[in-house]
Order: sequence, then C-alpha cells, then structure tokens
Amino acid sequence: MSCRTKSIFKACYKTCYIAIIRNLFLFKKGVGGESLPLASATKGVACATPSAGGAPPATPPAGSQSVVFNFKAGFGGQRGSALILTLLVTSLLVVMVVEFAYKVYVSANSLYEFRDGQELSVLAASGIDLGIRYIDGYVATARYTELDKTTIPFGKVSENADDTLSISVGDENARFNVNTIVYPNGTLNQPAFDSFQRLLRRFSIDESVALYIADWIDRDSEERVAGSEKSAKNSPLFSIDELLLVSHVKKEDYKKLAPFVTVYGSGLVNVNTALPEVLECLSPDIDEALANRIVQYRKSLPFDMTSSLLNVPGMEQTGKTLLGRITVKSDAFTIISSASLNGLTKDVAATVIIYGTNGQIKYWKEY
Ligand SMILES: [Ca+2]
Repeated sequence: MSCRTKSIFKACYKTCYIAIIRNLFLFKKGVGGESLPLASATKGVACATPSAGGAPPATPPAGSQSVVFNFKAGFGGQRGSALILTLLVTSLLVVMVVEFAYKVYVSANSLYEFRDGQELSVLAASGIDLGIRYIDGYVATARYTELDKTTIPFGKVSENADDTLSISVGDENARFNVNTIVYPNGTLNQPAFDSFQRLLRRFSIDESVALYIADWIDRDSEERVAGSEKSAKNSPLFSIDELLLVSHVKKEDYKKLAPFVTVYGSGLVNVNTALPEVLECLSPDIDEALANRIVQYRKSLPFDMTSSLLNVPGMEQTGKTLLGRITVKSDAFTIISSASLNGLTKDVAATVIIYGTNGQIKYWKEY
C-alpha cells in the first residue's frame, strides 16, 4: 500500500474519531456546561415530564440527583437530541465503512503481490533454465572456455520497459576448490593443501585454518591440531557456506575468502578465467606480477591447451609443475538470474555442473 493511501485512511480515521468524541462530549454537556452522565440525563427527562392528570412533577427526594437535563433548554428541544443521535450513528457508520474499505484494499494488494511474486519466481527460474541451455551449447562446441562474469543477452520480458530479466554466468573453475585439499580416499593432497595455505596467507588469514578444514573434510577423526575434529563433517563440503561451521574459521576471514574459493567442479583451475589471486596460490613461483602477466596474455590469446601456459614469459618452467592441476575448459558454472516485474525483484543463483552436454543443478538459492 502506498504512503499516500495510508495517509488518506489515517485522515479518515482521525476525522471520524474526532467527530464521535465531539458528539459524545456535546451529549454529556448541558448549555450551562454542567456535566451530566447519560443515565442521569435520561432520568432528568423522565422527571421533567408532567405526571398524569396534570399534577405537577414530583419533587425529587432529598439527597437525590439535583441536576435535571432539559433537552428543550439545552439543545433546542427534541430536534436537537435527534440531531446528536444522527451524527453519532453517521460517524459510526463512516468508521465501519472506512474500516471495511481498508481491509478490502489490503487484501486485494496482498493478492496482487502474491500473484506477482509467483510470476516473478517462475520468470527467475526460467532465467536459470535459459542459462543452463546457453552454457550447454557453449561448452559442447568450445575447445576451451573463457566464460566468466558474463551477461547472457536476453530480449524484452514484456512491453513494460521496467520488467526485465538479467542472466549472468560465473566460472567456478576460476576459483580454488577447497575440497581438493583432501583426496577422495581421505588422504591429504599436499600440493593443493599448500596452495590453499598460500591463499590464506594472501589474505592475512591464519594458515592453520587449512588444518581445521582438512580435518572437517577427511574421513578419519585423527586431529591435526587440538580440537580440529570437533563436530567434523568428515566428508567434502557441499557449499562454501559450510566453512562457517568449521572451528577457527572466523566470519571476517570467510568474507575475504569466499569470492576466491569454490566446492564445485573438477577441482582443476581454468587458466583462462582464474582470478589473479588464485593463479598466485598455485605455485610459490607465481607472484602478483607474473599472475597479472598471465591475465594480460590470455586477453589477447586465450589458452587452448594447458601447455600453452608455458608460452607466458616466466612460466616456462613453473607451468610444467602445474600440469595436472589446471585446465582450459570449465565444467562448473554459477548462473544468477535476476527478474523484475511490476516493481518487484527476485534473484536466483544456481550452480550447474556440466556432464557431457547436460547441466545438472547442484546448488539453488533464492533471495
Ligand atoms: Ca575428519
């Protein structure tokens, strides 16, 4: 409901209540300003009525109510009292009508918003479906992939220019896969573990956090450090949000780390899309300058095979140590679909793993 509509209803309420209170106040007051309860006023009228046979009205007993309200004197007779009652009834009716109209208006708005919300959810979900189809086609025909932070072109949703659907794709293989620090058989993957520790140091995070995460993932319950197996899941992470459940992973550290890590995909880092910080963590021989050189190189000449990385000046030897840990073609993507309809917005994020030519959703979040 708009602020303007609320203001109108409030004004109606205020006016009606003031009218009622004012009328009640008038009803309780005589002309001389003497207060008189309603019951007493009724009694007063009865006392003022002449008795049968023309006898004068009985004298009130000593100590009884001495104030007798006379409508004829106070408000100009029976017509005055009728006017007061009419005003009271009218005011009450107006309040009831306004209340009814308000409830109808609120209910109608809730219904419209529910309808729009349903349409919005379907529209946003359709965006994910379109994104998957787009990626399927792209991955199926490409020798290498360089799709990251890419917006998929899409036409109009409706004739209303404010109704939109935006679909963007991010590459999960551009990030470091935390699950790779432990092999599927439960043993520690030392090269990946070392890379992860370098990534932690890169963001000034205590590198012992890697030990807690390794114990959270590995199957056994042998502690690498005291308390590292406490409440451990002993299986791979399902989403990066799980990192917040691991001992010694602080929320501020998670926020620093989250944009650079993933838990989806093959675990291979795509050198065509890898973030510079991720390239740096792959080897102690890759510093910030060399990582930026790789990024500049691939802008003009994307890597069509992993050995092409050796063509980057400075990577001739270091590149060889990375073979088996890198790729040029990604298999995990996150699609973000943002739909706007009638002033409402809905966002859906879905992570998709590409198996052959088909995408399978592994993660879904609406917000
Ligand atoms: Ca464990």
